Amino acid sequence: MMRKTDAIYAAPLQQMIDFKFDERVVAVFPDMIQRSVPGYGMIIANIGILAGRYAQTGSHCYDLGCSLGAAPLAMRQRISQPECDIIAVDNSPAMIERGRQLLALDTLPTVPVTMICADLQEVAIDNASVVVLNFTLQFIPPPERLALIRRIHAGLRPGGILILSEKIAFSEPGQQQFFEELHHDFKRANGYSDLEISQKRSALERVMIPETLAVHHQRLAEAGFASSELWFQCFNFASLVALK
Ligand code: GEK
Repeated sequence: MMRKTDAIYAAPLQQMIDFKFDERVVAVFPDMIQRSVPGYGMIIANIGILAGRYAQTGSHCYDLGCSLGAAPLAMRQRISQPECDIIAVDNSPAMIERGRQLLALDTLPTVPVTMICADLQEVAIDNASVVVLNFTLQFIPPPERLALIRRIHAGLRPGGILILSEKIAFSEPGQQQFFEELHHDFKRANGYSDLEISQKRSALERVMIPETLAVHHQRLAEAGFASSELWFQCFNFASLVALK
């Protein structure tokens, strides 16, 4: 299948509008995320590996903020425990519509996947063994994040995991600048112009709010997780796994 190139911020914009996951973004999303998030492909593949190890017989696995369903597709290839299913949630109708089409093309259906168009804050989480928040918590207003993580913890079985991937911030300004510059170099190397990088940055400013790794570890502990480990980091992008 041809991958459509992201050129949404290529031309100068008169007025900056906050970033939205609409039809325009959906059409270029696989290209956009691969060229913008260092390690995205590796993270997706390893979400499959983690799910394969931690899924429990007769439990639900959740992907909250699933976009086109890349993580559920990786998870369903790796889960061999019987009677599991995957519930994938996104509140963008355009994402879910396209995600369902891609899911139907998955020729080796193993674990059933249900894609739901809903606010992840309103979806019940119960009898869960694996919950994924892959670059989604960063779009939830910070004051609401602890309640969400607590609810996920409450819905997980003992021995279950939360996989949490985020763009991260640094408390030390020199470190912040170091990683930000490397991330911009990564985007430039992937063909984005300086104008695209700066316009996208402005569009995301008010809707995507990164936090430090220390804040994430602290919140996971406060929500009741027994441990949280950093299993991946490239520049200012990281993924943690928290164990109940
Ligand atoms: C991937 N996980 O490809 N409820 C449901 N969905 C939401 C909400 C919400 N309240 N807020 C944002 N979203 C994916 C990538 S993208 C990350 C995740 C990025 C959804 C939003 O519609 C979008 O699809 C997704 O979260 C964030 O592994 O583009 O930087």
